[in-house]
Amino acid sequence: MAAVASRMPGERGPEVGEFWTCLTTGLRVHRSVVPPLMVNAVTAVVFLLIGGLLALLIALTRWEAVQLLPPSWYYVVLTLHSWSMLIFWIIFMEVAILYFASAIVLNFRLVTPGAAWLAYVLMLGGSLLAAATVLFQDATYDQPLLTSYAPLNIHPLFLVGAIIFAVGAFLALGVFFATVWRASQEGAYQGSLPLVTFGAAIAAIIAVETLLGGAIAYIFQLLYAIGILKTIDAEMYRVVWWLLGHGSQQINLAAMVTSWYLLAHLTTGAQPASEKVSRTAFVLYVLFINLGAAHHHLSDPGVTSAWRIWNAGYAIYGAAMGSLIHAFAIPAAVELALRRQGHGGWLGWLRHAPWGNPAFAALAVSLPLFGVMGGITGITFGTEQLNMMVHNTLAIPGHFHGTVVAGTSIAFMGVAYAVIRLIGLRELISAKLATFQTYLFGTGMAVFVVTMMWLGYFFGIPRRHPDVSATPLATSPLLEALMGISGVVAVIGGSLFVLLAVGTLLFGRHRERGPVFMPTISGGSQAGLHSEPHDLRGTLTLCLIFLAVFLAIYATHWINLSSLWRIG
Ligand code: HEM
Ligand SMILES: [Cu+2]
Repeated sequence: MAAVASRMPGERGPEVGEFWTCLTTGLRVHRSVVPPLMVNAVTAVVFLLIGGLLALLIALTRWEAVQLLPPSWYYVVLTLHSWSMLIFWIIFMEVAILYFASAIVLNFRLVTPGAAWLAYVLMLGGSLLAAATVLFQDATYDQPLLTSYAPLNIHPLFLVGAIIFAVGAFLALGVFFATVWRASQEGAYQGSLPLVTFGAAIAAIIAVETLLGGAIAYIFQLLYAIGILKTIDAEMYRVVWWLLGHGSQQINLAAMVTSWYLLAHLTTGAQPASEKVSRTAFVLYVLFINLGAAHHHLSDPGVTSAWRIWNAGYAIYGAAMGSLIHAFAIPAAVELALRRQGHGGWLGWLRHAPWGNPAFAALAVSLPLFGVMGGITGITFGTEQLNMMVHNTLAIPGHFHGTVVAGTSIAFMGVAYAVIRLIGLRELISAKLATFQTYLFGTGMAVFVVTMMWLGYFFGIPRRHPDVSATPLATSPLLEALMGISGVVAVIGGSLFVLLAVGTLLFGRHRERGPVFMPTISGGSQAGLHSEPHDLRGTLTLCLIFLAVFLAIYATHWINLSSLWRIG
Protein backbone atom coordinates (compact mmCIF):
# COMPACT_ATOMS: atom_id res chain seq x y z
CA MET A 1 0.00 0.00 0.00
CA ALA A 2 1.49 3.29 -0.94
CA ALA A 3 -0.63 5.93 0.64
CA VAL A 4 -0.82 4.30 4.04
CA ALA A 5 1.59 2.13 6.02
CA SER A 6 1.80 -1.43 4.86
CA ARG A 7 2.06 -3.36 8.08
CA MET A 8 -0.34 -6.22 8.54
CA PRO A 9 -2.83 -5.71 11.31
CA GLY A 10 -1.69 -7.19 14.56
CA GLU A 11 1.87 -7.70 13.34
CA ARG A 12 3.52 -5.97 16.25
CA GLY A 13 3.00 -3.27 18.79
CA PRO A 14 3.46 -2.80 22.48
CA GLU A 15 -0.14 -2.87 23.68
CA VAL A 16 -2.03 -4.96 21.21
CA GLY A 17 -5.09 -5.01 23.47
CA GLU A 18 -5.35 -1.26 23.13
CA PHE A 19 -5.84 -1.47 19.35
CA TRP A 20 -8.77 -2.42 17.25
CA THR A 21 -8.43 -3.18 13.61
CA CYS A 22 -10.36 -1.49 10.88
CA LEU A 23 -10.91 -4.41 8.56
CA THR A 24 -11.78 -2.05 5.74
CA THR A 25 -8.39 -0.42 5.54
CA GLY A 26 -6.33 -2.88 7.55
CA LEU A 27 -5.35 0.06 9.71
CA ARG A 28 -5.00 -0.45 13.40
CA VAL A 29 -6.68 2.19 15.45
CA HIS A 30 -5.33 2.81 18.93
CA ARG A 31 -7.92 3.76 21.51
CA SER A 32 -5.90 6.81 22.54
CA VAL A 33 -6.41 8.47 19.15
CA VAL A 34 -10.15 8.24 18.82
CA PRO A 35 -11.43 10.70 21.47
CA PRO A 36 -9.11 13.66 20.73
CA LEU A 37 -9.48 13.12 16.99
CA MET A 38 -13.25 13.00 17.10
CA VAL A 39 -13.60 15.88 19.57
CA ASN A 40 -11.42 18.15 17.41
CA ALA A 41 -13.38 17.16 14.29
CA VAL A 42 -16.77 17.73 15.95
CA THR A 43 -15.65 21.12 17.31
CA ALA A 44 -14.55 22.03 13.79
CA VAL A 45 -17.96 21.11 12.42
CA VAL A 46 -19.73 23.20 15.07
CA PHE A 47 -17.66 26.23 14.06
CA LEU A 48 -18.50 25.52 10.42
CA LEU A 49 -22.17 25.68 11.34
CA ILE A 50 -21.74 28.97 13.20
CA GLY A 51 -19.64 30.44 10.40
CA GLY A 52 -22.18 29.28 7.84
CA LEU A 53 -25.11 30.92 9.59
CA LEU A 54 -23.12 34.15 9.79
CA ALA A 55 -22.26 33.78 6.09
CA LEU A 56 -25.95 33.84 5.34
CA LEU A 57 -26.29 37.19 7.10
CA ILE A 58 -23.43 38.84 5.26
CA ALA A 59 -24.31 37.37 1.87
CA LEU A 60 -27.79 38.85 2.35
CA THR A 61 -26.24 42.18 3.30
CA ARG A 62 -24.05 42.31 0.21
CA TRP A 63 -27.13 41.73 -1.92
CA GLU A 64 -28.28 45.34 -2.05
CA ALA A 65 -31.90 44.52 -2.71
CA VAL A 66 -31.96 42.83 0.72
CA GLN A 67 -29.26 44.67 2.67
CA LEU A 68 -29.97 42.82 5.84
CA LEU A 69 -27.49 44.14 8.40
CA PRO A 70 -26.66 47.71 9.43
CA PRO A 71 -22.95 48.61 9.04
CA SER A 72 -22.05 48.12 12.72
CA TRP A 73 -23.41 44.57 12.74
CA TYR A 74 -22.00 43.81 9.29
CA TYR A 75 -18.45 44.23 10.59
CA VAL A 76 -19.05 42.20 13.75
CA VAL A 77 -20.60 39.39 11.74
CA LEU A 78 -17.91 39.56 9.04
CA THR A 79 -15.20 39.25 11.70
CA LEU A 80 -16.91 36.33 13.41
CA HIS A 81 -17.57 34.62 10.07
CA SER A 82 -13.96 34.80 8.99
CA TRP A 83 -12.50 33.68 12.33
CA SER A 84 -15.05 30.87 12.78
CA MET A 85 -14.39 29.60 9.29
CA LEU A 86 -10.85 30.26 8.24
CA ILE A 87 -9.32 29.83 11.68
CA PHE A 88 -11.53 27.66 13.88
CA TRP A 89 -13.29 25.30 11.44
CA ILE A 90 -10.16 24.80 9.38
CA ILE A 91 -7.59 24.47 12.17
CA PHE A 92 -9.60 22.18 14.48
CA MET A 93 -10.14 19.98 11.43
CA GLU A 94 -6.45 20.12 10.60
CA VAL A 95 -5.56 18.98 14.08
CA ALA A 96 -7.88 16.00 13.59
CA ILE A 97 -6.20 15.32 10.24
CA LEU A 98 -2.74 15.50 11.83
CA TYR A 99 -3.77 12.92 14.45
CA PHE A 100 -5.19 10.72 11.68
CA ALA A 101 -2.12 11.08 9.49
CA SER A 102 0.25 10.26 12.34
CA ALA A 103 -1.23 7.76 14.77
CA ILE A 104 -3.76 6.07 12.48
CA VAL A 105 -1.91 5.96 9.19
CA LEU A 106 1.19 4.72 10.99
CA ASN A 107 -0.81 2.07 12.92
CA PHE A 108 0.45 3.67 16.08
CA ARG A 109 -0.78 5.23 19.28
CA LEU A 110 -1.06 8.94 19.95
CA VAL A 111 1.83 9.69 22.27
CA THR A 112 1.11 12.15 25.07
CA PRO A 113 -2.70 12.14 24.80
CA GLY A 114 -2.66 14.45 27.83
CA ALA A 115 -0.90 17.09 25.72
CA ALA A 116 -3.48 16.57 22.98
CA TRP A 117 -6.25 17.35 25.49
CA LEU A 118 -4.39 20.38 26.83
CA ALA A 119 -3.95 21.59 23.26
CA TYR A 120 -7.67 21.18 22.68
CA VAL A 121 -8.63 23.06 25.85
CA LEU A 122 -6.28 25.95 24.97
CA MET A 123 -7.59 26.14 21.41
CA LEU A 124 -11.20 26.05 22.50
CA GLY A 125 -10.67 28.53 25.35
CA GLY A 126 -8.72 30.90 23.10
CA SER A 127 -11.29 30.77 20.33
CA LEU A 128 -14.22 31.38 22.69
CA LEU A 129 -12.43 34.29 24.37
CA ALA A 130 -11.59 35.88 21.01
CA ALA A 131 -15.11 35.39 19.66
CA ALA A 132 -16.79 36.67 22.82
CA THR A 133 -14.59 39.77 22.81
CA VAL A 134 -15.52 40.57 19.22
CA LEU A 135 -19.17 40.16 20.07
CA PHE A 136 -19.29 42.14 23.31
CA GLN A 137 -16.49 44.68 23.03
CA ASP A 138 -17.12 48.39 23.30
CA ALA A 139 -17.87 50.10 19.99
CA THR A 140 -14.73 52.22 20.35
CA TYR A 141 -12.62 49.18 19.53
CA ASP A 142 -11.95 48.18 15.94
CA GLN A 143 -12.96 44.82 14.56
CA PRO A 144 -10.04 42.45 14.02
CA LEU A 145 -10.98 41.36 10.50
CA LEU A 146 -8.57 38.89 9.01
CA THR A 147 -6.08 41.67 8.65
CA SER A 148 -6.07 43.15 12.13
CA TYR A 149 -3.25 45.51 11.23
CA ALA A 150 -1.56 47.69 13.83
CA PRO A 151 -2.19 50.46 14.72
CA LEU A 152 -5.89 49.52 14.68
CA ASN A 153 -7.42 49.71 18.11
CA ILE A 154 -7.82 45.97 18.76
CA HIS A 155 -9.16 44.79 22.12
CA PRO A 156 -6.34 43.23 24.21
CA LEU A 157 -8.59 40.32 25.26
CA PHE A 158 -9.07 39.40 21.62
CA LEU A 159 -5.31 39.32 21.18
CA VAL A 160 -4.91 37.21 24.33
CA GLY A 161 -7.52 34.79 22.97
CA ALA A 162 -5.76 34.54 19.61
CA ILE A 163 -2.41 33.92 21.33
CA ILE A 164 -3.85 31.21 23.61
CA PHE A 165 -5.41 29.54 20.56
CA ALA A 166 -2.05 29.64 18.78
CA VAL A 167 -0.25 28.12 21.78
CA GLY A 168 -2.78 25.28 21.75
CA ALA A 169 -2.28 24.74 18.02
CA PHE A 170 1.48 24.71 18.57
CA LEU A 171 1.09 22.03 21.21
CA ALA A 172 -1.03 19.94 18.83
CA LEU A 173 1.79 20.17 16.29
CA GLY A 174 4.11 18.90 19.01
CA VAL A 175 1.84 15.88 19.58
CA PHE A 176 1.94 15.15 15.84
CA PHE A 177 5.73 15.37 15.59
CA ALA A 178 6.22 13.37 18.79
CA THR A 179 3.91 10.64 17.50
CA VAL A 180 5.70 10.39 14.15
CA TRP A 181 9.05 10.37 15.95
CA ARG A 182 8.08 7.63 18.42
CA ALA A 183 6.56 5.59 15.61
CA SER A 184 9.84 5.70 13.73
CA GLN A 185 11.80 4.86 16.91
CA GLU A 186 9.61 1.86 17.65
CA GLY A 187 9.72 0.64 14.06
CA ALA A 188 6.02 1.19 13.36
CA TYR A 189 6.85 1.71 9.70
CA GLN A 190 9.72 0.79 7.46
CA GLY A 191 11.45 3.05 4.96
CA SER A 192 10.06 6.48 4.13
CA LEU A 193 7.01 7.95 5.79
CA PRO A 194 3.77 6.99 3.99
CA LEU A 195 2.78 9.76 1.56
CA VAL A 196 -0.22 10.91 3.61
CA THR A 197 1.92 11.29 6.73
CA PHE A 198 4.60 12.97 4.66
CA GLY A 199 2.12 15.52 3.29
CA ALA A 200 0.78 16.15 6.79
CA ALA A 201 4.33 16.63 8.04
CA ILE A 202 4.90 19.22 5.31
CA ALA A 203 1.75 21.03 6.46
CA ALA A 204 3.00 20.82 10.05
CA ILE A 205 6.43 22.22 9.18
CA ILE A 206 4.81 25.17 7.40
CA ALA A 207 2.56 25.52 10.46
CA VAL A 208 5.54 25.91 12.79
CA GLU A 209 6.87 28.81 10.71
CA THR A 210 3.40 30.29 10.44
CA LEU A 211 2.69 30.18 14.16
CA LEU A 212 6.07 31.71 14.98
CA GLY A 213 5.34 34.60 12.62
CA GLY A 214 1.87 34.96 14.11
CA ALA A 215 3.24 34.91 17.66
CA ILE A 216 5.64 37.74 16.87
CA ALA A 217 2.91 39.84 15.24
CA TYR A 218 0.26 39.33 17.92
CA ILE A 219 2.60 39.62 20.91
CA PHE A 220 3.86 42.94 19.56
CA GLN A 221 0.32 44.07 18.94
CA LEU A 222 -0.72 43.05 22.44
CA LEU A 223 2.16 45.02 23.95
CA TYR A 224 1.03 47.96 21.84
CA ALA A 225 -2.64 47.51 22.80
CA ILE A 226 -1.88 47.58 26.52
CA GLY A 227 0.42 50.57 26.14
CA ILE A 228 3.84 49.00 26.81
CA LEU A 229 4.96 49.68 23.26
CA LYS A 230 4.34 53.30 22.29
CA THR A 231 4.76 52.95 18.53
CA ILE A 232 4.64 50.11 16.07
CA ASP A 233 6.00 50.11 12.51
CA ALA A 234 2.88 49.61 10.44
CA GLU A 235 4.63 48.28 7.32
CA MET A 236 6.85 45.92 9.28
CA TYR A 237 3.76 44.72 11.11
CA ARG A 238 2.05 43.93 7.82
CA VAL A 239 5.04 41.96 6.55
CA VAL A 240 5.24 39.90 9.75
CA TRP A 241 1.45 39.48 10.04
CA TRP A 242 1.31 37.90 6.59
CA LEU A 243 3.69 35.19 7.71
CA LEU A 244 0.63 34.09 9.63
CA GLY A 245 -2.03 35.12 7.13
CA HIS A 246 -0.37 33.65 4.07
CA GLY A 247 1.33 30.80 5.91
CA SER A 248 -1.94 29.51 7.29
CA GLN A 249 -3.34 29.33 3.74
CA GLN A 250 -0.36 27.24 2.77
CA ILE A 251 -0.99 24.87 5.66
CA ASN A 252 -4.49 24.61 4.27
CA LEU A 253 -3.13 23.92 0.80
CA ALA A 254 -0.76 21.18 1.97
CA ALA A 255 -3.45 19.64 4.20
CA MET A 256 -5.98 19.76 1.35
CA VAL A 257 -3.62 18.11 -1.14
CA THR A 258 -2.81 15.46 1.48
CA SER A 259 -6.56 14.94 1.92
CA TRP A 260 -6.93 14.51 -1.85
CA TYR A 261 -4.31 11.74 -1.89
CA LEU A 262 -6.07 10.14 1.06
CA LEU A 263 -9.54 10.41 -0.51
CA ALA A 264 -8.29 9.09 -3.86
CA HIS A 265 -6.72 6.15 -2.09
CA LEU A 266 -9.68 5.40 0.17
CA THR A 267 -12.29 5.56 -2.57
CA THR A 268 -10.57 4.05 -5.60
CA GLY A 269 -7.48 2.37 -4.19
CA ALA A 270 -5.38 4.91 -6.10
CA GLN A 271 -1.64 5.02 -5.54
CA PRO A 272 0.57 7.77 -6.93
CA ALA A 273 2.24 6.83 -10.21
CA SER A 274 5.46 8.08 -8.73
CA GLU A 275 5.72 8.69 -5.01
CA LYS A 276 9.06 10.42 -5.56
CA VAL A 277 7.49 13.03 -7.81
CA SER A 278 4.60 13.63 -5.40
CA ARG A 279 6.98 13.99 -2.46
CA THR A 280 9.16 16.39 -4.43
CA ALA A 281 6.09 18.50 -5.16
CA PHE A 282 5.42 18.71 -1.40
CA VAL A 283 9.03 19.73 -0.75
CA LEU A 284 8.62 22.57 -3.28
CA TYR A 285 5.92 23.95 -0.97
CA VAL A 286 8.27 24.10 1.99
CA LEU A 287 10.99 25.75 -0.07
CA PHE A 288 9.02 28.40 -1.91
CA ILE A 289 5.57 28.93 -0.57
CA ASN A 290 6.41 31.42 2.19
CA LEU A 291 7.68 33.89 -0.37
CA GLY A 292 4.19 34.07 -1.79
CA ALA A 293 3.26 36.16 1.27
CA ALA A 294 4.53 39.06 -0.81
CA HIS A 295 1.34 38.95 -2.90
CA HIS A 296 -0.41 40.58 0.06
CA HIS A 297 1.81 43.64 -0.32
CA LEU A 298 1.36 44.24 -4.04
CA SER A 299 -0.23 47.61 -3.35
CA ASP A 300 1.89 48.52 -0.32
CA PRO A 301 4.17 51.47 -0.92
CA GLY A 302 6.37 50.46 2.03
CA VAL A 303 8.17 47.63 0.25
CA THR A 304 10.07 48.01 -3.01
CA SER A 305 8.70 46.92 -6.38
CA ALA A 306 11.74 44.72 -6.90
CA TRP A 307 10.98 42.87 -3.65
CA ARG A 308 7.32 42.45 -4.56
CA ILE A 309 7.94 41.31 -8.13
CA TRP A 310 10.70 38.89 -7.24
CA ASN A 311 8.80 37.23 -4.41
CA ALA A 312 5.28 37.27 -5.81
CA GLY A 313 6.22 37.03 -9.49
CA TYR A 314 9.13 34.62 -9.75
CA ALA A 315 9.92 32.80 -6.56
CA ILE A 316 6.33 31.76 -6.02
CA TYR A 317 6.31 29.77 -9.26
CA GLY A 318 8.40 27.16 -7.46
CA ALA A 319 5.38 26.49 -5.26
CA ALA A 320 2.92 26.80 -8.16
CA MET A 321 4.96 24.08 -9.88
CA GLY A 322 4.33 21.87 -6.86
CA SER A 323 0.58 22.38 -7.19
CA LEU A 324 0.65 21.67 -10.94
CA ILE A 325 2.46 18.39 -10.23
CA HIS A 326 -0.21 17.36 -7.70
CA ALA A 327 -2.91 18.45 -10.16
CA PHE A 328 -1.52 15.86 -12.56
CA ALA A 329 -0.47 13.20 -10.06
CA ILE A 330 -3.81 12.80 -8.26
CA PRO A 331 -6.11 12.33 -11.27
CA ALA A 332 -3.36 10.17 -12.77
CA ALA A 333 -3.41 7.93 -9.69
CA VAL A 334 -7.20 7.62 -9.95
CA GLU A 335 -7.01 6.89 -13.69
CA LEU A 336 -4.40 4.18 -13.14
CA ALA A 337 -6.42 2.58 -10.36
CA LEU A 338 -9.64 2.55 -12.38
CA ARG A 339 -7.89 1.22 -15.48
CA ARG A 340 -6.40 -1.58 -13.41
CA GLN A 341 -9.93 -2.43 -12.35
CA GLY A 342 -10.73 -2.86 -16.04
CA HIS A 343 -12.34 0.48 -16.89
CA GLY A 344 -10.75 1.62 -20.12
CA GLY A 345 -11.34 4.12 -22.88
CA TRP A 346 -10.09 7.65 -23.30
CA LEU A 347 -12.22 9.04 -20.51
CA GLY A 348 -14.31 5.91 -19.92
CA TRP A 349 -12.55 5.24 -16.62
CA LEU A 350 -13.97 8.53 -15.40
CA ARG A 351 -17.52 7.30 -16.01
CA HIS A 352 -16.84 4.32 -13.75
CA ALA A 353 -15.44 6.39 -10.90
CA PRO A 354 -17.42 6.06 -7.65
CA TRP A 355 -19.38 9.29 -8.13
CA GLY A 356 -21.99 8.16 -5.62
CA ASN A 357 -19.47 7.87 -2.80
CA PRO A 358 -19.51 11.18 -0.89
CA ALA A 359 -15.79 10.98 -0.13
CA PHE A 360 -15.03 10.61 -3.84
CA ALA A 361 -17.53 13.34 -4.73
CA ALA A 362 -15.64 15.65 -2.37
CA LEU A 363 -12.41 14.93 -4.22
CA ALA A 364 -14.03 15.29 -7.63
CA VAL A 365 -15.62 18.62 -6.71
CA SER A 366 -12.87 20.21 -4.69
CA LEU A 367 -9.89 19.44 -6.92
CA PRO A 368 -11.14 21.07 -10.15
CA LEU A 369 -12.91 23.92 -8.34
CA PHE A 370 -9.80 24.68 -6.37
CA GLY A 371 -7.61 24.48 -9.46
CA VAL A 372 -9.73 26.60 -11.75
CA MET A 373 -11.37 29.07 -9.39
CA GLY A 374 -8.76 29.38 -6.66
CA GLY A 375 -5.48 28.38 -8.29
CA ILE A 376 -5.67 30.20 -11.61
CA THR A 377 -7.02 33.37 -10.04
CA GLY A 378 -4.37 33.13 -7.31
CA ILE A 379 -1.59 33.25 -9.88
CA THR A 380 -3.38 35.88 -11.95
CA PHE A 381 -4.38 38.21 -9.11
CA GLY A 382 -0.99 37.62 -7.49
CA THR A 383 0.79 39.21 -10.42
CA GLU A 384 1.97 42.72 -9.53
CA GLN A 385 0.37 44.55 -12.46
CA LEU A 386 -2.82 42.51 -12.76
CA ASN A 387 -3.46 42.89 -9.05
CA MET A 388 -4.23 46.58 -9.58
CA MET A 389 -7.48 45.62 -11.30
CA VAL A 390 -8.80 43.60 -8.39
CA HIS A 391 -7.11 44.94 -5.27
CA ASN A 392 -9.61 45.26 -2.41
CA THR A 393 -12.58 44.44 -4.65
CA LEU A 394 -15.05 41.59 -4.20
CA ALA A 395 -12.88 39.60 -6.63
CA ILE A 396 -10.48 38.92 -3.75
CA PRO A 397 -12.97 37.17 -1.46
CA GLY A 398 -14.10 35.53 -4.72
CA HIS A 399 -10.61 34.13 -5.13
CA PHE A 400 -10.23 32.86 -1.60
CA HIS A 401 -13.69 31.32 -1.38
CA GLY A 402 -12.42 29.39 -4.42
CA THR A 403 -9.41 28.18 -2.44
CA VAL A 404 -10.47 27.72 1.18
CA VAL A 405 -14.15 26.94 0.64
CA ALA A 406 -14.57 25.22 -2.73
CA GLY A 407 -11.13 23.63 -2.28
CA THR A 408 -10.12 23.03 1.32
CA SER A 409 -13.52 22.97 3.02
CA ILE A 410 -15.03 20.50 0.55
CA ALA A 411 -11.95 18.26 0.76
CA PHE A 412 -12.25 18.32 4.55
CA MET A 413 -15.95 17.45 4.34
CA GLY A 414 -14.93 14.37 2.35
CA VAL A 415 -12.33 13.47 4.97
CA ALA A 416 -14.96 13.95 7.68
CA TYR A 417 -17.31 11.51 5.92
CA ALA A 418 -14.50 8.97 5.61
CA VAL A 419 -13.37 9.43 9.23
CA ILE A 420 -16.92 9.08 10.56
CA ARG A 421 -17.18 5.72 8.83
CA LEU A 422 -13.70 4.41 9.43
CA ILE A 423 -12.92 5.73 12.89
CA GLY A 424 -16.33 6.72 14.23
CA LEU A 425 -17.62 3.35 13.01
CA ARG A 426 -21.00 4.69 12.02
CA GLU A 427 -22.80 4.22 8.75
CA LEU A 428 -23.78 7.58 7.22
CA ILE A 429 -27.49 8.12 7.80
CA SER A 430 -27.76 8.75 4.09
CA ALA A 431 -24.82 8.37 1.72
CA LYS A 432 -27.08 9.59 -1.11
CA LEU A 433 -27.86 12.81 0.71
CA ALA A 434 -24.19 13.24 1.61
CA THR A 435 -23.23 12.94 -2.04
CA PHE A 436 -26.00 15.33 -3.03
CA GLN A 437 -24.87 17.76 -0.33
CA THR A 438 -21.34 17.77 -1.74
CA TYR A 439 -22.49 18.60 -5.27
CA LEU A 440 -25.01 21.17 -4.00
CA PHE A 441 -22.44 22.98 -1.88
CA GLY A 442 -19.91 22.83 -4.75
CA THR A 443 -22.38 24.22 -7.27
CA GLY A 444 -23.55 26.99 -4.94
CA MET A 445 -19.99 27.94 -4.15
CA ALA A 446 -18.93 27.89 -7.81
CA VAL A 447 -21.67 30.35 -8.80
CA PHE A 448 -21.06 32.43 -5.67
CA VAL A 449 -17.33 32.70 -6.43
CA VAL A 450 -17.81 33.56 -10.10
CA THR A 451 -20.38 36.28 -9.34
CA MET A 452 -18.20 37.76 -6.60
CA MET A 453 -15.27 37.91 -9.00
CA TRP A 454 -17.43 39.36 -11.74
CA LEU A 455 -18.76 42.14 -9.48
CA GLY A 456 -15.26 42.93 -8.29
CA TYR A 457 -13.48 42.69 -11.60
CA PHE A 458 -15.93 44.33 -13.99
CA PHE A 459 -17.78 46.67 -11.62
CA GLY A 460 -15.09 47.46 -9.07
CA ILE A 461 -17.44 46.64 -6.17
CA PRO A 462 -15.31 46.84 -3.01
CA ARG A 463 -14.89 44.04 -0.50
CA ARG A 464 -15.68 44.63 3.19
CA HIS A 465 -18.38 47.15 2.49
CA PRO A 466 -21.92 46.92 3.87
CA ASP A 467 -23.53 49.36 1.47
CA VAL A 468 -22.21 50.19 -1.96
CA SER A 469 -25.50 51.77 -2.96
CA ALA A 470 -24.22 54.84 -1.10
CA THR A 471 -21.38 55.15 -3.61
CA PRO A 472 -21.67 56.28 -7.24
CA LEU A 473 -20.55 52.82 -8.48
CA ALA A 474 -22.48 51.16 -11.25
CA THR A 475 -23.45 47.65 -10.27
CA SER A 476 -25.47 44.77 -11.58
CA PRO A 477 -28.61 43.87 -9.65
CA LEU A 478 -28.77 40.58 -11.54
CA LEU A 479 -25.26 39.54 -10.54
CA GLU A 480 -25.91 40.63 -6.97
CA ALA A 481 -29.06 38.56 -6.87
CA LEU A 482 -27.16 35.57 -8.27
CA MET A 483 -24.50 36.05 -5.66
CA GLY A 484 -27.07 36.25 -2.86
CA ILE A 485 -29.03 33.24 -4.04
CA SER A 486 -25.97 31.06 -4.65
CA GLY A 487 -24.68 32.06 -1.22
CA VAL A 488 -27.95 30.86 0.30
CA VAL A 489 -27.74 27.61 -1.69
CA ALA A 490 -24.20 27.08 -0.42
CA VAL A 491 -25.28 27.70 3.17
CA ILE A 492 -28.06 25.11 2.72
CA GLY A 493 -25.53 22.64 1.28
CA GLY A 494 -23.12 23.33 4.14
CA SER A 495 -25.82 22.98 6.80
CA LEU A 496 -26.80 19.66 5.29
CA PHE A 497 -23.23 18.52 5.81
CA VAL A 498 -23.34 19.51 9.49
CA LEU A 499 -26.69 17.78 9.90
CA LEU A 500 -25.45 14.57 8.28
CA ALA A 501 -22.12 14.53 10.12
CA VAL A 502 -23.53 15.20 13.57
CA GLY A 503 -26.67 13.15 12.90
CA THR A 504 -24.57 10.16 11.87
CA LEU A 505 -22.41 10.34 14.98
CA LEU A 506 -25.52 10.44 17.15
CA PHE A 507 -27.92 8.17 15.29
CA GLY A 508 -25.94 6.38 12.56
CA ARG A 509 -26.07 2.59 12.46
CA HIS A 510 -23.02 1.04 14.14
CA ARG A 511 -20.67 -0.29 11.55
CA GLU A 512 -19.17 -3.71 11.50
CA ARG A 513 -15.45 -3.44 11.30
CA GLY A 514 -15.61 -5.16 7.95
CA PRO A 515 -14.61 -4.58 4.35
CA VAL A 516 -17.40 -2.46 2.92
CA PHE A 517 -15.84 0.77 1.85
CA MET A 518 -13.33 0.11 -0.86
CA PRO A 519 -13.05 -2.12 -3.90
CA THR A 520 -9.28 -2.47 -3.81
CA ILE A 521 -7.13 -1.27 -1.03
CA SER A 522 -4.00 -3.34 -1.01
CA GLY A 523 -2.97 -2.67 -4.61
CA GLY A 524 0.37 -4.06 -5.66
CA SER A 525 3.89 -3.11 -4.80
CA GLN A 526 5.28 -0.02 -6.48
CA ALA A 527 7.50 -2.23 -8.63
CA GLY A 528 4.49 -4.10 -9.99
CA LEU A 529 2.83 -0.82 -10.85
CA HIS A 530 5.63 0.13 -13.17
CA SER A 531 5.85 -3.17 -15.04
CA GLU A 532 3.92 -1.81 -18.00
CA PRO A 533 3.64 1.67 -19.47
CA HIS A 534 1.03 3.87 -17.78
CA ASP A 535 -1.94 4.79 -19.90
CA LEU A 536 -2.75 8.30 -18.75
CA ARG A 537 -4.45 9.75 -21.84
CA GLY A 538 -7.45 10.87 -19.85
CA THR A 539 -5.51 12.79 -17.21
CA LEU A 540 -3.28 14.32 -19.86
CA THR A 541 -6.36 15.55 -21.75
CA LEU A 542 -7.88 17.01 -18.57
CA CYS A 543 -4.63 18.73 -17.68
CA LEU A 544 -4.25 20.22 -21.18
CA ILE A 545 -7.79 21.60 -20.97
CA PHE A 546 -6.90 23.08 -17.57
CA LEU A 547 -3.76 24.71 -18.95
CA ALA A 548 -5.72 26.16 -21.89
CA VAL A 549 -8.25 27.69 -19.47
CA PHE A 550 -5.36 29.02 -17.39
CA LEU A 551 -3.79 30.63 -20.45
CA ALA A 552 -7.09 32.15 -21.58
CA ILE A 553 -7.78 33.68 -18.16
CA TYR A 554 -4.25 34.97 -17.74
CA ALA A 555 -4.16 36.46 -21.23
CA THR A 556 -7.55 38.17 -20.97
CA HIS A 557 -6.43 39.87 -17.76
CA TRP A 558 -3.41 41.32 -19.53
CA ILE A 559 -5.52 42.39 -22.50
CA ASN A 560 -7.99 44.10 -20.16
CA LEU A 561 -5.20 45.79 -18.29
CA SER A 562 -3.68 47.11 -21.51
CA SER A 563 -7.01 48.62 -22.50
CA LEU A 564 -7.38 50.30 -19.10
CA TRP A 565 -3.88 51.57 -18.82
CA ARG A 566 -2.52 52.79 -22.11
CA ILE A 567 1.20 53.26 -22.36
CA GLY A 568 2.79 55.43 -25.05
C1 HEM B 1 -21.76 29.03 2.60
C2 HEM B 1 -20.57 29.40 2.55
C3 HEM B 1 -20.06 30.83 2.58
C4 HEM B 1 -20.63 31.99 2.16
C5 HEM B 1 -22.00 32.19 1.52
C6 HEM B 1 -19.69 33.06 2.45
C7 HEM B 1 -19.91 34.40 2.20
C8 HEM B 1 -19.03 35.42 2.48
C9 HEM B 1 -19.28 36.82 2.24
C10 HEM B 1 -20.52 37.40 1.59
C11 HEM B 1 -18.20 37.52 2.67
C12 HEM B 1 -18.05 39.01 2.69
C13 HEM B 1 -17.28 39.62 1.57
C14 HEM B 1 -17.19 41.11 1.78
O1 HEM B 1 -18.23 41.74 2.05
O2 HEM B 1 -16.06 41.65 1.69
C15 HEM B 1 -17.25 36.56 3.19
C16 HEM B 1 -16.02 36.88 3.71
C17 HEM B 1 -15.09 35.95 4.14
N1 HEM B 1 -15.26 34.56 4.19
FE1 HEM B 1 -16.92 33.56 3.62
N2 HEM B 1 -18.57 32.52 3.01
C18 HEM B 1 -18.76 31.16 3.12
C19 HEM B 1 -17.87 30.23 3.62
C20 HEM B 1 -16.59 30.54 4.06
C21 HEM B 1 -15.63 29.56 4.50
C22 HEM B 1 -15.87 28.05 4.58
C23 HEM B 1 -14.50 30.25 4.80
C24 HEM B 1 -13.18 29.74 5.29
C25 HEM B 1 -12.81 28.51 5.33
C26 HEM B 1 -14.76 31.65 4.59
C27 HEM B 1 -13.85 32.67 4.82
C28 HEM B 1 -14.11 34.01 4.65
C29 HEM B 1 -13.14 35.06 4.93
C30 HEM B 1 -11.72 34.86 5.45
C31 HEM B 1 -13.77 36.27 4.62
C32 HEM B 1 -13.14 37.66 4.64
C33 HEM B 1 -13.30 38.45 5.84
C34 HEM B 1 -12.44 39.71 5.71
O3 HEM B 1 -12.59 40.46 4.73
O4 HEM B 1 -11.60 39.89 6.60
N3 HEM B 1 -16.05 31.79 4.12
N4 HEM B 1 -17.80 35.29 3.06
CU1 LIG C 1 -1.31 34.51 0.39
